[in-house]
Amino acid sequence: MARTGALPNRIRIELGDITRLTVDAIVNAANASLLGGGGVDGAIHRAAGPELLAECRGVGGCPPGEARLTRGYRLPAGHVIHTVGPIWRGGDAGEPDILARCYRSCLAIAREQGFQTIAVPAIATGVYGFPRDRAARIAVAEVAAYLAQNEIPAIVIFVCFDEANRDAYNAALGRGN
Ligand code: AR6
Repeated sequence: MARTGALPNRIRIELGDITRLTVDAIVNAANASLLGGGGVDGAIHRAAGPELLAECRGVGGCPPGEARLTRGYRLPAGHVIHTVGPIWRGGDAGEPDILARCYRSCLAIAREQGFQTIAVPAIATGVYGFPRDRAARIAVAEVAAYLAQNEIPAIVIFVCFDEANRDAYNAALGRGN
């Protein structure tokens, strides 16, 4: 087996609510204020409790494409890696590059922290309007490239809130449904 382990076993797709997962860290698709919002961000803050917002206030925001780490508080996950995706403006405003950087930024934090397993939602594909299939291809390409070069994180779970998203990840991974 290769030093980094077999890639197919290291990338998983799960349907469900990311706030329920017991992993080292879940990724939050936040906005630049890091002060909460709707979608997965709202769900994470609700599940984590007010201590998460208090820690986020001290972080001072996050530019698109970057990521910041907090604790997970009442979540089963130990930590939250907050990243800020691009707002879709038609695709010619650097959105794909920003989205790719989101994944690299989250993976770099996971590696620094020694997180074995992280769970990641479909960043920017909800309120921010990034086309789902294209976003899934970027997510898979960035994660596969990172895992091929790094032993940590060992496992990345793409968490899909609906079946359309799961189909997009399966297609991007070349897996049948
Ligand atoms: N678990 C997993 N995935 C979820 C969950 C959940 N509990 N809830 C939603 N999703 P979005 P964005 C999926 O809108 O597009 C917020 O207001 C959802 O179906 O949460 O990056 C922030 O504060 C979609 O596939 O994030 C920002 O202002 C994916 O998560 C803005 O929205 C991302 O959708 C960020 O927009």
